[in-house]
Amino acid sequence: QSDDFDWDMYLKKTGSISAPSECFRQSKVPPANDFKIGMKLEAHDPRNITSICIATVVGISGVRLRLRLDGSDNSNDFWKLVDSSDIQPVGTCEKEGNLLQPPLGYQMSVSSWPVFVLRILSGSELAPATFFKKEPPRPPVNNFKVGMKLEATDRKNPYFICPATVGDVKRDEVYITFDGWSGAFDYWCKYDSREIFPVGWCCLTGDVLQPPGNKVRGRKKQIQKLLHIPVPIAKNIEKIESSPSDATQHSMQSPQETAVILPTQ
Ligand code: MLY
Repeated sequence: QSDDFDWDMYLKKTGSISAPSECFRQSKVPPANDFKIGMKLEAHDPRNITSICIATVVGISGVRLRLRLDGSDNSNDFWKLVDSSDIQPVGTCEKEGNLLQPPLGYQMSVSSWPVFVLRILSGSELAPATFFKKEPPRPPVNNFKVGMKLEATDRKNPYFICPATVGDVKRDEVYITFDGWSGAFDYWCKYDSREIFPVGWCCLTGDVLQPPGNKVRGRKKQIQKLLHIPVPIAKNIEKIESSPSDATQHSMQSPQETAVILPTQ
């Protein structure tokens, strides 16, 4: 919870600095989130971005919306900021002379789509145009530097926003590393990605900031190193085993053969 995590203390403790807010494509004053659960809108299908589909707000967190495409299943929900250019009021597509598309994985026959759209839109609450905010401008250059701290969306678990560090910078890309996690969640993104936020973002928006993980980089190596010291193990075994040949066998046991169960990610 953001209440439990103190950025000021953490920055001091780690001797690090936060990435300045000018580095991010986020508005300095986060927009209001007026959306309500159940409201309909138009959204780009994240799995087929050229299609614009009907989506329903199924969750709200900070200035983000959890969206589900109508006609799709509930296992492909995605998150969008209220000032994302990927969402728009119902009717925008038609106004611009485009057709609403069925989502990837539409479970019924395509010929049923127009009737389906009419049915889902009639009687449902459409999100008013004023709820959609203008996407902030892209910062002119990539100003991120290695070591800067930020808040970043976990792409594998996109409802999580977590403390992170810039691990590398290349041209217009930034390598996001998650503090306290072994690296399995790290990713490259464009410097103007909407998935990364300045330190303090969750506190401002009321979103939940996950605390850093408790897995230290290289912990697996440390454990392996420990296992390379068979002496105390052998001594203990000698104490309890009556047969000295057994003890010798144990002390000879190679560390590679010892199963170590590390916490899963
Ligand atoms: N594997 C964990 C979630 C880990 C989340 C890591 N993020 C926060 C960097 C799980 O599925 O519970």
